[in-house]
Amino acid sequence: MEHITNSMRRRLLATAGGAVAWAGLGGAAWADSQEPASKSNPGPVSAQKPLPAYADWKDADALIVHSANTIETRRAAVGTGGITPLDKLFIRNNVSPPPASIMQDPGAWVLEVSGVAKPRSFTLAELKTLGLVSVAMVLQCSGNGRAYFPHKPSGTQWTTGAAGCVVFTGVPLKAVLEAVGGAQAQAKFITGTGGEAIPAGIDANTVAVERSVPLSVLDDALLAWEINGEPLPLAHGGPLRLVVPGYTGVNSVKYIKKLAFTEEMSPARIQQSSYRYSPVGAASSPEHEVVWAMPPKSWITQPSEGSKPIQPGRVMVTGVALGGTSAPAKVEVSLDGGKKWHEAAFVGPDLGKYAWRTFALIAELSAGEYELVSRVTNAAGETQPEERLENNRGYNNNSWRDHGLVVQVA
Ligand SMILES: Nc1nc2c(c(=O)[nH]1)N[C@H]1C(S)=C(S)[C@@H](COP(=O)(O)O)O[C@H]1N2
Ligand SMILES: [Mo]
Repeated sequence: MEHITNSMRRRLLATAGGAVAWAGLGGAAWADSQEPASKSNPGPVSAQKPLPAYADWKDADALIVHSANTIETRRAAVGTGGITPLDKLFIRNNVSPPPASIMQDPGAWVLEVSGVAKPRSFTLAELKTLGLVSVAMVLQCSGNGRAYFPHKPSGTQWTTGAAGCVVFTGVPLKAVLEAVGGAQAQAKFITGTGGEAIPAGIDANTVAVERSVPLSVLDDALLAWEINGEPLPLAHGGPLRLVVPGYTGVNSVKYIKKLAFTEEMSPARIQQSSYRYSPVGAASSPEHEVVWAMPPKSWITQPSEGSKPIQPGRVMVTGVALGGTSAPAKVEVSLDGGKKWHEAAFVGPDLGKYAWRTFALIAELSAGEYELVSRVTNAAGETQPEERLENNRGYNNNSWRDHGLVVQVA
């Protein structure tokens, strides 16, 4: 514990240049220890890369643009209302998104359904007549929190912001399956294929975004055309997207063009070797466990990056907590790096087990340094652990210590 605290302190010192300005403003020093590596430090908003054209409607001030296809929400930009506004929601594309022209006539988008009694295609207009459901859920990239792994996994150095809580609306997958007479008897997986064009001469399996999830997700999965009450934009998988609540983002295939009920998992690289938990230093391969369900996780959003210098007195500590595949049931906050815990209050409505909930704790802080951390326990009794599950590519980091913040009150 001590060495991590010390390393957090070092990071704090490393950002002291930025904190001095604050110290000059009435004696309050402030720093944000969320950035373990300089390559993950977002730096000032003004200095960052511009938003790509397909996402130019987003709120640049709320985002960290890692690349045109990897954009995360700043920790302090997460509000306390529970739902993430679309202009602040992260974006992740494994390959460049399809052209904007696929959004010209959304109702004409075609989904091919196979591995069922009566294979057929549906237009989106037809799917809209089969059923209607909404789910509030956390959409989170498998690599969110990767920047906190000490072995520096390759991949985007996401900190806290490759996640958001949104409301998807569409047709229950079950209703689509009923319309085609049910799945073939051997079906064990639901396999979705993204609508990105595969460049000529390239083996489709190396680039296709084609993911398989267990048939057991059928009760909750949907095909969505709306997000937060708006037509699903291209950036988030419009015109049509597979949505698998409780599972990491990669399992919710955007611009879905094929839905298959399959006996085997997809042969695509994204299924067979990427998104697997392999030991640090070992390349992943089919024998390693697939990244599917999300574990419980929480983190503090305020006070943090961009917040005002902290004066002694009452401080509102807020954050978000997700339960994974079962509801968040309890959140605790510690102001001293996990020595003493205080139960925080949930804020706002309960939007179901797949949504995150905002939490808040009023802290009375005198001058000093505080290590703010939070941990959630879900309805199944699983508590967010202190330690991350080490794995080579840095998936599903839910360590409460890694997501902590050191703040100065003065
Ligand atoms: N077709 C397609 N679907 C995709 C991807 C992609 O590159 N292509 N990326 C996946 C990954 S890794 C994540 S984290 C989520 C991100 O969803 P968002 O961009 O709407 O936030 O989409 C998933 N679905
Ligand atoms: Mo992802």
